[in-house]
Amino acid sequence: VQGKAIVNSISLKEGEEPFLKQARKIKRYGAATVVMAFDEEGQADTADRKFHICERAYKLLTEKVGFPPEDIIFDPNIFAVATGIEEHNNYAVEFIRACERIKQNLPYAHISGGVSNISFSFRGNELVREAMHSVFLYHAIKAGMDMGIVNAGQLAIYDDIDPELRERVEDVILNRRDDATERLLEAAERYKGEGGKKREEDLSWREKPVNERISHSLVKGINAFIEEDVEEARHHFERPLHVIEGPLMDGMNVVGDLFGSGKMFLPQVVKSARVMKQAVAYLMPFMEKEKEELGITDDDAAARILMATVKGDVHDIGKNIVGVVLQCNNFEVIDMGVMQPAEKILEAAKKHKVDIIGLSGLITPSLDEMCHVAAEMERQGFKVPLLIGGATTSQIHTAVKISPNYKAGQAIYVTDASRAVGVASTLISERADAYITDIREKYKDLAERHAAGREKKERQTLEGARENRPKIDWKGYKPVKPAFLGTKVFEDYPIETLVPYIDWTPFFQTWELAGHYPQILDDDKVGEAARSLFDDAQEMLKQMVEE
Ligand code: B12
Repeated sequence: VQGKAIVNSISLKEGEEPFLKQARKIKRYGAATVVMAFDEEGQADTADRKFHICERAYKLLTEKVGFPPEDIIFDPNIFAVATGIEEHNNYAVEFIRACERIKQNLPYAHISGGVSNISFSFRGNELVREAMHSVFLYHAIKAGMDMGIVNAGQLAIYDDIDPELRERVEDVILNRRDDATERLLEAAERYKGEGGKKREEDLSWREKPVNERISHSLVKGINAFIEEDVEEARHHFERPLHVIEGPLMDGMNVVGDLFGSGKMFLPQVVKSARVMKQAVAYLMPFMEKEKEELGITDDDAAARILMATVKGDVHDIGKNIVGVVLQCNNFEVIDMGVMQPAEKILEAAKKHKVDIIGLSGLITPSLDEMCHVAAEMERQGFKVPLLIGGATTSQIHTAVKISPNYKAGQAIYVTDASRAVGVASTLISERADAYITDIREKYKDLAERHAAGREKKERQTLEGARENRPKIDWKGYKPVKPAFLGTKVFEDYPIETLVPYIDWTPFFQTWELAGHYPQILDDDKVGEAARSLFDDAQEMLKQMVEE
C-alpha cells in the first residue's frame, strides 16, 4: 500500500492470545492498528473501563509484542446520547474523560472514534446531528482525540451553530442537566426541515384536553411533551397507575386501530412505542413512591410472578403494563424481557421459585412457542399456573393448543392487564383449586366444540390430495448449467458498489408499506411514510458506506 496502512480493528474481546497473534501479524506488515476498548466482558462504557482496557492493551502491545506506541490508535467507543435511556446520558462525558486519561498515561498512543454514533437518536435531522458532531469534537479534541470517522462535508462550524441549539446540544454532550434530552428534542423539532431553518410548527393541538394531547403524542410519535402531559394527567387521577390504564392505554389502542386498519405504518408505530415507554418510565417513580407510602416492601409480596415475552417476539409494551399493574397490586414481578427461549424462562422460574409464570406474545409464531413452553413445563415437572396474554393469543387457542400440553398445571388466557390482577389473586387464594377446575372444564368444553366443528369441515382424503399434486414434466426439462458450482466468496467487496442493485420493494414490504418502488414514494396513502422511511434508510446506508 501507499502511505501507512491502519488495521481496523483488534481488541481483547476474545482474550489475550488472539489479540497478541493479530498484533504480531500487524507489526510484521508495518501497519498501525485501531484497538477497540472491548474486552472479554464486552464494550467499555465508562471512562474507567475504557481507560483500563486501553492500558492493558497498551502494555501487552508495547511490552509483549514490541509494538511501536505511536502506531496504536485507541477507539474508546462513542455511544449514542439523548436516547431517552438515562444510563446513556453520560456516554459522551465518559468518552471525553477516557481521552484525557489515555493521553496522560499512555504516551504516543492516538485516539479515534466513530463520531456519528453520538447523534444516532437524531437520525433524519441533519442539522441537529451536525451540531452534535461539532460540539462533541470540540470537547473531545481538547481532551486529546486525534482523529475520527465523520462526514467532513456535513460538519457544522462550532461558532456558526445557532447559540440556542448549541447550548442545548452542549447540555446533552456534557450531561449538564437532567432535562437536557427533552430540551434538545423540543428544539430539534423546530430545527427540522430544509436548509436547517427553523420551521414554525403547528402546535395548536397543545390547546386540546390532556387526554387528547397524550393520544396525539402517541399517534404522532412525539416525545417532546409526553412527560409534561403525563404529569398533568397524574393530577387528574387518584393513582399514577390510572394514567396508564386510562389515557395512555386509550392512546395506544388508537395506535393499534390505526395500524390494524393500515392508516399507520410500522416506522411510525416504533416511534409510538417509544413514547409509550417514556410515559410509563416517567410514572414508575411515582408508583414506587406510592408503594413505599403504603409501606409495601418486596417481602410482603402476595406472590412472585415471572413475566417474559417468548422467543422470537419483541413486543413488550403489554407485558410491561401487566408487570406494572401487578407490582402495584402487591405482586413481586420478575421481568425477563423479550425474545426469551423456554429454557431461560424455566431456568429463571426455578431459580426464583415463582408462583406463577406469565407469557406474552403478539405475533403468530409466538403461539407455537407458547405451546412449546407449556410442553416443557410439563416435561420438567412444573405445576405453577401459566398465564397467557398478548394481542394474538386467545381463549380458544389457549384451550385447544396450549392447555393440553400442560396437564400437570394449568394454562389460563388473560385478556388484559386489569384482569391479570384478578386472575393472579385468585390463583394464590383459597379459591385457586376451584377456579382451576372451572377453567379446566371450560377449556375442555371449548376444545371439544372446536374439534367437532373441524370434523364437520369437508376435507380431501390423503389419496385425493396426492392425486391432485402438481405434475411436472421433468423429462422435457433441461436445466441451465450455472456459471460456477459451489460457493464464491467476495472478500472486501465495497458496499457502495452494491447500493445501485438494492431492490427497495421488499424493503418497503418488510416495513409493511405496500407498493412498488419507486412509485410507492408518490403513493396517496403510504407515500409520506415511505418517503420518510426511505430518507432514514439512505442516511443509514450512507453511514455504512462511510464507516
Ligand atoms: C407496537 C407494535 C409493534 C412495536 C413493538 C414495540 C414494543 N416494544 O413492544 C414494533 C414496531 C417493534 C412492532 C414490530 C412488529 N410487529 Co407489531 N404491533 C404493534 C401494535 C401496533 C401494538 C402492540 C401494543 O403494544 N399494544 C398495546 C398493548 C398494551 O397491548 P397488548 O400487547 O395486547 O397487551 C395487553 C393484553 O394483551 C395483555 N397482555 C399482554 N401480554 C400479556 C402477558 C400476560 C401474562 C398477561 C396476563 C396479559 C398480557 O395486557 C396488556 C394490557 O392490557 C400491534 C397491533 C395491535 N393492535 O396489537 C402490532 C402487531 C402485534 N404487530 C404485528 C407485526 C406483524 C409486527 C412485525 C412482524 C412487523 C414487521 N413486519 O416487522 C414486527 C414483529 C417483530 C417481532 N419479531 O416481534 C402484528 C402481528 C400479526 C400476527 N398475528 O402475527 C400486529 C397485530 C399488527 C397487525 N395488525 O398486523 N410492533
